[in-house]
Amino acid sequence: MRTSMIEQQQGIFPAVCPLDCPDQCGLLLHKEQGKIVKIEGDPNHPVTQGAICNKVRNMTARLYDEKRLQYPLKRVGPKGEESRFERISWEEALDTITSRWKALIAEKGAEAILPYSFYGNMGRIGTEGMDRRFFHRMGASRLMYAICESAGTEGYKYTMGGSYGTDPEDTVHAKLIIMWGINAVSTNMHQVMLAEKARKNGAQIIVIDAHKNQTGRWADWFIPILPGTDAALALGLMHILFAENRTDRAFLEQYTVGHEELREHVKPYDPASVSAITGVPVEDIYRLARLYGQTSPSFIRIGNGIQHHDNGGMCVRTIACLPALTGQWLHQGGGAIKGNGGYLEHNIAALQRPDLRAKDARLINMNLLGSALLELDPPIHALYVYNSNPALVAPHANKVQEGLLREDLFTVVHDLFLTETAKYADIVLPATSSFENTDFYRSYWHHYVHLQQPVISPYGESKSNVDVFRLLAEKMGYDDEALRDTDEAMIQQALDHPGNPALSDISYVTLLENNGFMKANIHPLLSGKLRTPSGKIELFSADMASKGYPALPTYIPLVEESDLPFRFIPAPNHNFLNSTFAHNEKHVRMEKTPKLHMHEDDAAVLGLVNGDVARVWNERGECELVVVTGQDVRRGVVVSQGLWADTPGSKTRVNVLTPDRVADMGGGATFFSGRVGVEKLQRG
Ligand SMILES: Nc1nc2c(c(=O)[nH]1)N[C@H]1C(S)=C(S)[C@@H](COP(=O)(O)OP(=O)(O)OC[C@H]3O[C@@H](n4cnc5c(=O)[nH]c(N)nc54)[C@H](O)[C@@H]3O)O[C@H]1N2
Ligand SMILES: Nc1nc2c(c(=O)[nH]1)N[C@H]1C(S)=C(S)[C@@H](COP(=O)(O)OP(=O)(O)OC[C@H]3O[C@@H](n4cnc5c(=O)[nH]c(N)nc54)[C@H](O)[C@@H]3O)O[C@H]1N2
Ligand code: SF4
Ligand SMILES: [Mo]
Repeated sequence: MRTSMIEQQQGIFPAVCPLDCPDQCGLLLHKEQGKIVKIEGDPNHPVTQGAICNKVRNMTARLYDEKRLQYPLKRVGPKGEESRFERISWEEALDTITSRWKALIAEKGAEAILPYSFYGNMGRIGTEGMDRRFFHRMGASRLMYAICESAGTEGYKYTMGGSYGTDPEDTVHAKLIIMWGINAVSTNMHQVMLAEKARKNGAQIIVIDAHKNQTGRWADWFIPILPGTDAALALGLMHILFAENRTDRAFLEQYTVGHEELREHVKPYDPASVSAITGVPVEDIYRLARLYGQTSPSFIRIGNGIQHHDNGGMCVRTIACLPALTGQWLHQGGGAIKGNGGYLEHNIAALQRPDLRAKDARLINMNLLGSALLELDPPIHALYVYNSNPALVAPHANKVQEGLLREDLFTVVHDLFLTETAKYADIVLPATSSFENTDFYRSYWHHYVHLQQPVISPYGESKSNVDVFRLLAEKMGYDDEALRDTDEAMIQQALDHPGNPALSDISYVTLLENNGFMKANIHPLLSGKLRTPSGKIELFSADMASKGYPALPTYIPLVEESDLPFRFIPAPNHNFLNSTFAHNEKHVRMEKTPKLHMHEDDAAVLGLVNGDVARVWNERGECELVVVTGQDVRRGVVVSQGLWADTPGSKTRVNVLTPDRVADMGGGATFFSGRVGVEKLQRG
């Protein structure tokens, strides 16, 4: 049945949302005359429950956007804004690419080629399957995938042993829910739906954020905090929990390492000192600690916002210790989620085939793309970009742009749109949308695995990532069988993973039989050993000490990069997904205009009123944003939302301002740790 969905002109077909969003919704695609005309949430999906976000409800506007790429292109004008391209055939495109690569490899070696990708489409065979096999076989430079959650993931791992947290479906039982550095109304709406259920059963919802956005407004109690100081707040809570004997001693004894050391260690984090660091009043610190100490189950949703900072890894590591203090991991719905990707781990070696690499190659942090293109020796001479739009999403964007402008850099971009990055490409390849492909998906928040089968035929001449890499392999003369595997075979190989019994019932075939999704069979977190060195929750981590970090959770202030007056937080917005949808008029209209939220008193000092255009600048660049004044951010902090495409005459790329320093762990990004100046834009 399902294999013939493409041929059916009419009907309703199951699908999965491909976007980099924790909710990974089950979808129903309504087809008429061979086209998708409506997208809705699957009412039978236990987490989706028929509800999806605004941006994906409007995704048909993107699928059939007249700007969508249909054919391969070659650039005929200068690199960059002018973007003059001509249609070419796939044959010419593939020949051009592979002949350039072959010459480069012969002359400079394969490390001169850098693949750059992320999760524009979360399908695993397309994002970390055939592509990885191909570049391993080639021996290309390796990319360190550190732009998103790597700092926090590493920090959480020191405490909990990996990406293992609460089952989100259980959080309806929680009586206290803390959304910590997450704009969940926009970025994890089904956690909000689950929290709403909990609220009906009497749960209180607290949001701790640097910006009172829609998530803060939805909270029962919003706690504004100074950016980058959350670890201090968590340590202050621990101070009170220990001092007032609100800890679960039996739990600490049985399931943790280092609680005696921690008790001593948090003594200096008294409420007055913590208040001075965080800006949270002393009485609020007491109130929060006592609420947390007396409420079970309590659940903390740890967001990405707190870890896009210089100290992000340690901050997440620190907050992750809190649930252990009151023994929350044994209560259904209690505990925390940073990410749950560990539970659904597939067979990565079988999918990615690192064994195809003859010798190791250099590892390049994607957050340092600008420096990599400008400064690395031996240099990168060719860049292949897919599933990502680094010209817009990577930090220190002007440096990235300078690198992309290099005349001696041969750049290929595979995408659905002529993105900012594609404008610098020598060759542009058109990509299919996820609804045109076969792939499997696994959430990093809920516990379901999904299968997508093609529902519509490829748009124009577009091709999937997997198909393109198969073709490139053929042209490169790589005859390894792994580079010819079918989509189905790759999915089978990935899901066949004796190392993860939670997936034992899940295969390509059983997914087909179950209408495209299945819940993994996951045991309670503490029923076995954790994957920390001790097998327990590590409040004290000898592993961290051996790597030069403090062994106990610690507050480390942000880097003070300059004395510019404002901390700048350029966060995601509601209707885009990173830069996806930033090129689709409908979604741009829904978001209206790129804004800068600032405190009314700061605005008054600068002579700015609502609706003024501000010039926002630092040593890295400048952009122009429309001022919104009020009390949603503290003095000294300014917040923008969304990664906007730069239209002619506008300057809205916030990443020209963000630092490319790497965070304390995981080579992570520090998007939210930069400083800026703000002034009224003087035109003319
Ligand atoms: N609508 C929409 N959904 C998305 C995305 C999108 O672009 N749009 N992106 C997707 C992706 S890839 C990711 S990684 C996630 C990210 O989604 P989230 O996990 O929500 O992370 P962010 O939105 O980056 O930041 C969350 C919040 O952190 C706050 N913040 C910044 N610094 C601090 C701080 O020091 N302390 C505290 N307490 N708060 C701070 C910001 O004000 C923001 O409200 O969302 C995914 N979902
Ligand atoms: N200032 C600031 N910058 C940020 C962030 C922030 O909060 N603030 N967030 C950061 C985070 S958390 C992340 S995850 C990154 C995300 O950065 P990216 O991963 O680059 O995400 P997108 O901007 O959505 O770009 C994805 C691209 O992949 C394309 N694409 C989609 N499907 C396919 C496909 O099947 N094949 C191919 N070849 N292409 C496809 C899309 O059209 C789109 O152009 O951005 C980071 N940048
Ligand atoms: S972006 Fe997130 S909330 Fe929206 S449909 Fe996709 S998975 Fe669901
Ligand atoms: Mo992300």
